[in-house]
Amino acid sequence: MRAILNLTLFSLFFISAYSFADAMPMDHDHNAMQQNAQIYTFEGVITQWQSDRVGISHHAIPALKWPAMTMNFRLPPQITANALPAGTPVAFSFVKTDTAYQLQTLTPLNR
Ligand SMILES: [Cu+2]
Repeated sequence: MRAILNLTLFSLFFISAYSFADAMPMDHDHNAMQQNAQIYTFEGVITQWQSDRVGISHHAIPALKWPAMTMNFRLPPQITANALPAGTPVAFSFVKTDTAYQLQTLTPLNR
């Protein structure tokens, strides 16, 4: 009886250890992806639209230790076609690249 119980426990441990090892590569890739391209989403107001960038006045962003400011974000090709006039309230998300803060999404807000 004791021997059967020990065998059962060993099998459970082995299965658990195998499952854990199998899950590790996925967890690792997920963490790496987050570090390389963390996406931030905030709200602000359009101040100036240019061909390759847009000025946005935004509130303070504690997560990045930014005060409220007006700054430029780089426009990716899928957004440049939809110019918005100054004064438009927007929700936007962006990633930090090596050379700029690049918008990922830009959505006008109805207020
Ligand atoms: Cu800023």
